[in-house]
Amino acid sequence: MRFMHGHDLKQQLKEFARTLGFADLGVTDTDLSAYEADYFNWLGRHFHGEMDYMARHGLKRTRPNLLVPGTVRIISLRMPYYSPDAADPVAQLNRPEHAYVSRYALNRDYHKLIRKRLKRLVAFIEERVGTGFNYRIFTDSAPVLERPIAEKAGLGFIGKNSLVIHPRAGSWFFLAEIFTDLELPVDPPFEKQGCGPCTACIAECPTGAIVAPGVVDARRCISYLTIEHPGEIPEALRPLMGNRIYGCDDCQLVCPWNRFAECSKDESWQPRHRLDRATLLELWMWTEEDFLKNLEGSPIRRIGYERWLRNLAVALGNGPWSEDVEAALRQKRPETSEMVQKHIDWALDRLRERRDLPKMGETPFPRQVRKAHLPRCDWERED
Ligand code: B12
Ligand code: SF4
Repeated sequence: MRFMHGHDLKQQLKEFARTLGFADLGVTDTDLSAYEADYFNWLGRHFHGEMDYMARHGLKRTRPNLLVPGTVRIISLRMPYYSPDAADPVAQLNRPEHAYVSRYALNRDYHKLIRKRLKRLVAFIEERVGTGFNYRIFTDSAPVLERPIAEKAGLGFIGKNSLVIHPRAGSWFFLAEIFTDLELPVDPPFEKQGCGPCTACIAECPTGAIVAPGVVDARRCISYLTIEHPGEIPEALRPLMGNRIYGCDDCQLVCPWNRFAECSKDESWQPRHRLDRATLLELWMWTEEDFLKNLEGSPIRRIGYERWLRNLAVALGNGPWSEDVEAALRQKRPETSEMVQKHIDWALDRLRERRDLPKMGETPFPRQVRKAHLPRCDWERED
């Protein structure tokens, strides 16, 4: 380090990162060998489904030096996104005629926003040590094993739901990294696995996607089915998805550590277009133009209008029958793709069953969230 002691730089960086909305920062080396076998076992069991990009990069994900030659340190950061201004997620989940959008997607696309802020962090380093170092910045954008890196950098432990959790900050945060050849001092890894005997996420996952502690079969995960999965959603899983139309948060909602989660007042995460409280019908009525306009800059836009309609059709099929819902499904059907039409037909069949058998209508909705641990947001923490 040319002009500064590494510890001082790291401390200053931490403080500056906070002003940019990052709650914490840790530094680790590039040795991820302890995680390599688990990663390839996961791929070997085809848990990645159709996310071909997960299998495409050989050893680059587990060996950061193959991705960015010369890297000796990885700066790992976390940025909280749970907005205290959003409507109660559990109430929304438990209302079958309403739509549930995962908390991270209620507003801006975090990829762009975080990249911009990472660039400011790099500029901050350059001001202090000059431009003679190499770096690459990442957030969910490349073959990077973000959770193991965060655990090694001391930002939290990998929980049974496979997410990084910090006992004083929960799991409602994004992860991001700066790979660099600057030899910053490393932080101790987070070694304690803090779940103890708790298995709430495994028990409460609506589709049984957490097949072993820390291991998610993406093919069953509602997040994958609504966001990543390109085609028809397997019929057996549709009834279990309830009203979740984009992503899923159940394994975070039921995690006791999330009582202590950090919240964010950053307006980038404040809900817009009523995405935290909309009804399914209201969103179903959006035209493709509305979809593109209303979701400008939102991560949801990436799934495109076809998957959006597919997801809404499934959720409408899981909700209560009403003349309006049936008419709306029928009205849009002719202008949709064959794939969406199959989901509309499935939904209409289910709704009709419910209409004709009123007894079934009383208990149509799948599993409700039984015991959630919502962030208090006013919790005082010491650093
Ligand atoms: C692919 C992917 C998905 C897939 C697969 C999920 C999965 N669990 O792997 C799908 C689409 C399902 C998904 C869903 C979600 N995702 Co995602 N996803 C990713 C992505 C791109 C890669 C993850 C990966 O490498 N998976 C492969 C597995 C094998 O790797 P891993 O889970 O990291 O595995 C390590 C550990 O689990 C451990 N391990 C293995 N076995 C065992 C056993 C035990 C006992 C233990 C403790 C550990 C352990 O070793 C593994 C490494 O070898 C990352 C970004 C990135 N580049 O890392 C975001 C990321 C993991 N996702 C994220 C988020 C927010 C979500 C959702 C909450 C979004 C939502 N609301 O819908 C859900 C949560 C679902 C869940 N419980 O995982 C965040 C997580 C932040 C955090 N606090 O941890 C990330 C880091 C994106 C980001 N930059 O912020 N996601
Ligand atoms: S995000 Fe939902 S479906 Fe996926 S593992 Fe968590 S609880 Fe299960």
